[in-house]
Amino acid sequence: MTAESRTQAPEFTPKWYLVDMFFTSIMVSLVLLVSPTTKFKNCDALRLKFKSGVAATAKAAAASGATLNAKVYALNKGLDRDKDGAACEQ
Ligand SMILES: [Ca+2]
Repeated sequence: MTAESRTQAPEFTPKWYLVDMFFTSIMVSLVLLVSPTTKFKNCDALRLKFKSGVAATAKAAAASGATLNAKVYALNKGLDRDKDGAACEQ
């Protein structure tokens, strides 16, 4: 390869990098928007999907018997009345 052919090769310029970043962020936003919401209005609703409740950490899951799911717990933190890291545990 000569120096000349190298300069003619398409380059990944900073401008294209920004365009790529832009579309990547749009795609990520769309995926987050269409992914099913896992925020429940109360424990009855949450328990339809997570029978024993949801826990934020493995430790809280072991202590409460709730299903470990940090994402669902974070969205439903308000349902954890005793703030022990597990929501709607029984
Ligand atoms: Ca709790």
